[in-house]
Amino acid sequence: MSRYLDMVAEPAHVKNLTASQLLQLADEIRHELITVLAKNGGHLGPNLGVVELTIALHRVFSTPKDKFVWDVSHQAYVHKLLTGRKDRFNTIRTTGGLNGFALRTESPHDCYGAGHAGTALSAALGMAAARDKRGSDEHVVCIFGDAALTNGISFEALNNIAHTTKRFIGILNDNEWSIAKNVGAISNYLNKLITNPRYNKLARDFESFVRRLPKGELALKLAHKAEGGVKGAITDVALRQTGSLVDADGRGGYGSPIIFEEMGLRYLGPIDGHDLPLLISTLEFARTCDQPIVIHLLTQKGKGFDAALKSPEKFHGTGPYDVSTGDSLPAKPGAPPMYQDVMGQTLVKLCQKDNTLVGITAAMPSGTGLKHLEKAMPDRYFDVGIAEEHAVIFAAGMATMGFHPVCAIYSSFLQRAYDCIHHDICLQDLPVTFCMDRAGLSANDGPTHHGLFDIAYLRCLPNLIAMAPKDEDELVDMMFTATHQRHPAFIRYPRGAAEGVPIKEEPKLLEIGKAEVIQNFSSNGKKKVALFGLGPMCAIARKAAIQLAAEGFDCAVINPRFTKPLDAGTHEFFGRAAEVVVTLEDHALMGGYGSAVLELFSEKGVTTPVVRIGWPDQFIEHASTQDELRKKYGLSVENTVAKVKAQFGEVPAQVTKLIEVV
Ligand SMILES: Cc1ncc(C[n+]2csc(CCOP(=O)(O)OP(=O)(O)O)c2C)c(N)n1
Repeated sequence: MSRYLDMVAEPAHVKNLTASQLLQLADEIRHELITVLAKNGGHLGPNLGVVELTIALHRVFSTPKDKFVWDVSHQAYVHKLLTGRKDRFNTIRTTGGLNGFALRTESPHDCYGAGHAGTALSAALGMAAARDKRGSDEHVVCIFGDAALTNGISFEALNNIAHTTKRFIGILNDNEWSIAKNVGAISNYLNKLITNPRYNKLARDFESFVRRLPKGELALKLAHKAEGGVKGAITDVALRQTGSLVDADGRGGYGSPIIFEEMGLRYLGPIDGHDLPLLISTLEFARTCDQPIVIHLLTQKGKGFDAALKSPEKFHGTGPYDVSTGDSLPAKPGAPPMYQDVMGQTLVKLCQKDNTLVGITAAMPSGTGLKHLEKAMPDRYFDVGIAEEHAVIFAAGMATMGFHPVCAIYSSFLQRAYDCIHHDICLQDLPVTFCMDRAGLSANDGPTHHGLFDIAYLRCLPNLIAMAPKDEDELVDMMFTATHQRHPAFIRYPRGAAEGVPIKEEPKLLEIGKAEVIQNFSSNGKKKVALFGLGPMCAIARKAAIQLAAEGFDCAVINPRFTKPLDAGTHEFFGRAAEVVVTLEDHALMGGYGSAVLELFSEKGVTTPVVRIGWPDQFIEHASTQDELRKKYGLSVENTVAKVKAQFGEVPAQVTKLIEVV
């Protein structure tokens, strides 16, 4: 049976469908999302929640002339389906396929790329300002979630909108969830807007606007359908003083109770975000507004798929699952643990022995593994919202009062808090431990999420200690060691499964700045190669050493452990003893660990050639697996062996191409 979805080759076609056909289209989109993501994984829940919204947006506005700016843009799959990419939708998040986020290079309908939260309001305001300046008339629509409002940048933009433009359409997509349940005062506040009947009146000019539209009466009835001011109705702005000055949730009650109104934005809502006719009418109205407007939508994360409705956190971003049950494939018996779980469980154990330790996450309890601490010791656990800068400075504050915070933040999200690491943590030399998950590739997410720059951005800051474990047992040792320091300490480790080695009963304190020699030269008279494999690349160094030994080389393998302070003695010793040194890192080559080794060799006058294996100076695309990308860019055993041989003038034909790629 042919689908309406197949008839939508471009967004203009959405405008040709009747109201009932649009509803059918919504069902077809849901089916497509559920079946494709069952294979590819991805952000199912957020996208199921914006099906009607996205259809309504394309019904009312016209991209690429009009601009849709999606916060994080993990919820832009429906937009992709309606903007000429449905035929490739089954490739999403796979090698060579569609990216899981909005990407300017992927489509002219993606006017702004993202992957990190909180950027949409600022970007959209910039576009609106540019439009006003150049005198054009396109609409700029910014779609942001309730959790985006836990992020500082969102407020920096809100503060600026009314001063900057008269034409700005913000859509607050409120589903009460971040990845986990949304937290904090803003979330309480939005809940109050939703549930307090005091705010539930229909704006008079909106009402008269809707009445004039074809089927306007019907839309109005739908708007009024929720009784007693509960979810599903449209509210007005009630400019009145609340009874007491401070409400039960601790929020002050001055002036307008609608925070957006206080910031000079018109507020419409809350509106049922799954009511397509009502959404279309509301957006038609927003188009005509000559004042910035925020429309507050209520949506359900996972709408239309029971398993996702029941488990919003799991289905925020899921791996493959069974369509009939929603169950994920069971882990293979004996499979290694995930790094994030090792980190979370270790922190619980450390907290049980040390009362000064606390754990901090910026809205990522599952992704970082801090959920283990939340469950075991909730009084030692802080979720500060999507607020990495705040998380870091909050940790600094606690550290000044005798606590030792452990901040668990992905490597790429921590980039946002760079100034705080410099100004608040390192400059004051405060004892805070940073556990940087996803250091390395986040393969199917792509360049917004790869954590390939932290060694470079941290290495230049005084006072800090930076480490990378070769396996999960060493991660435990490093957490133990870091939490015993009186200085900032950073531990980087990759996404996903660990190496599968046993974890010792009791962790051991590592000597700061001391590398581990895994295999020394055997001094058998053969050509000497020293392989330094940082973190997960240690396994590749070991395998390369085995292969090189079989081909007539004498190899040493060293686990550097620390990128700061670098073990100068061990590096210099092997640097002088070897004929070729190889550094391997799951990090950008520029400014990374290999660069640190070159700096050291330059200082010490070590002239041995250094082959550096790592990520080249370009943004790395997404792919189905990490291995594919590592192979493509030469972070592999084969390429390591080939590069060593090339140093000795032996270039086997079959690997020549790989060397060129790198
Ligand atoms: C700077 C940053 N920190 C954390 C994340 C991880 N993250 C991705 S989506 C998300 C929650 C977004 O919630 P919301 O904005 O309400 O949108 P929803 O998924 O509920 O539609 C988080 C925390 C991120 N993308 N960027």
